[in-house]
Amino acid sequence: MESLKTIIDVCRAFGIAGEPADYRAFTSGHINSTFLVAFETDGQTQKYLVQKINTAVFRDPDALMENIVRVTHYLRKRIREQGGDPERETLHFLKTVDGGLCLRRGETCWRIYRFIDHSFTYDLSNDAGSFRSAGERFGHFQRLLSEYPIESLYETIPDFHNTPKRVAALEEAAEADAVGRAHKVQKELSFALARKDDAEIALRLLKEGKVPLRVTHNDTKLNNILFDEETKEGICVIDLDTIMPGLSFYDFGDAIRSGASTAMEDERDLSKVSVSPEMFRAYTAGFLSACVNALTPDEIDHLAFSAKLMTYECGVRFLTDYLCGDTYFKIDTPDHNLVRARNQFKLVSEMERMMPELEQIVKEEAEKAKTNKE
Ligand code: ADP
Ligand code: GN1
Ligand code: MG
Repeated sequence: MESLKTIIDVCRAFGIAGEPADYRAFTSGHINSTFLVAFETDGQTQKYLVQKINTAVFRDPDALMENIVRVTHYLRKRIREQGGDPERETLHFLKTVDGGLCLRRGETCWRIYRFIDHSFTYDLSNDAGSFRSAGERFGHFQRLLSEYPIESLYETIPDFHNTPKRVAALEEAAEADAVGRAHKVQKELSFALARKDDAEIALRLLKEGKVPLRVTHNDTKLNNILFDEETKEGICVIDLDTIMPGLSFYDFGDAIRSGASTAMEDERDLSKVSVSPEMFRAYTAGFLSACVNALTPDEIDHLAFSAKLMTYECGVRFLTDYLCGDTYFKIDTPDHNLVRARNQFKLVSEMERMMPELEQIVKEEAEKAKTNKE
């Protein structure tokens, strides 16, 4: 872990003065390294979120930061127009004293944003009210960006949600068997390959013109939204690294994958892993209340399926990383990626079993949301 001295040094390069008063690391994200640092000046405390960008994942941090700075600037303006509080409802990045959007130190690259205080994230929750408000927030986020110039967005990770390519990468990793683990995962591999046809569905709908390309967040997992400590409502969508052209399925599906599961993403006891119909309904209701009229009938009809698709894709990615020797996601134990893959595939099985029920919930909530809008 980075030393406090390194972090303070980074803060100074962003023009932050004062005496360091508090420091801690956030461990929930799988990609970047994130720290909270507080500084005191004249008895006043100011908190900052310092982040080391994972440059193995994000190859062009300057383009990445351009994206985020432009999008947050645009969001601030829209939030202000709608009478919201841009300081709490979107991220605010600091510039370095030289006017840079991030700080290069050798191979590493740092950025700092204002810490949104009196907020928290969930890694797992069964609070349906909060989850409903997260759905509203993400639906609102999609609507706020509906007229953002899509062509101006740099693709921070090409083919990020191209599920067929993710499956092809899994097959290649199994074939190459770089670290000799393929023999341990034959069951998981069969599970993944048996569902290859499903992987094609979302992109086929796009090709057929049945669903549109939108500006999407692409990483809507539960701990990528901040909740207000007091009201427990979703306030700010964070982790904007993967804002790119995408499908509404990606944002709806990933939120369900992470937030409607009855267990953590790395729960080993698979008997605990299922989908909560209450949480599924809560998010669906919130999301659709914010954006039902903007969605096409094919988008609505495939929302429940998209939850399965994103869960499947995530399992495929964890399994691929396990086969490649854990080069992408942060891990705590040598089998962490395998545990995560098994967990996601169990969730896929549960979603398959419950699909008629989940589809019915989407139908009911879409009707309700449409009626309320009339
Ligand atoms: P990663 O890309 O590694 O997932 P995130 O950008 O999601 O990193 O940040 C990791 C965690 O840090 C979040 O889950 C959240 O708890 C916290 N966090 C991030 N940004 C802020 C912020 N501006 N204010 C308060 N907490 C934040
Ligand atoms: C990563 O960065 P984080 O932890 O919010 C990953 C997502 C995965 C998720 C699985 C850029 O999200 O795509 O769905 O882990 N982000 C990136 O937990 O790859
Ligand atoms: Mg995150």
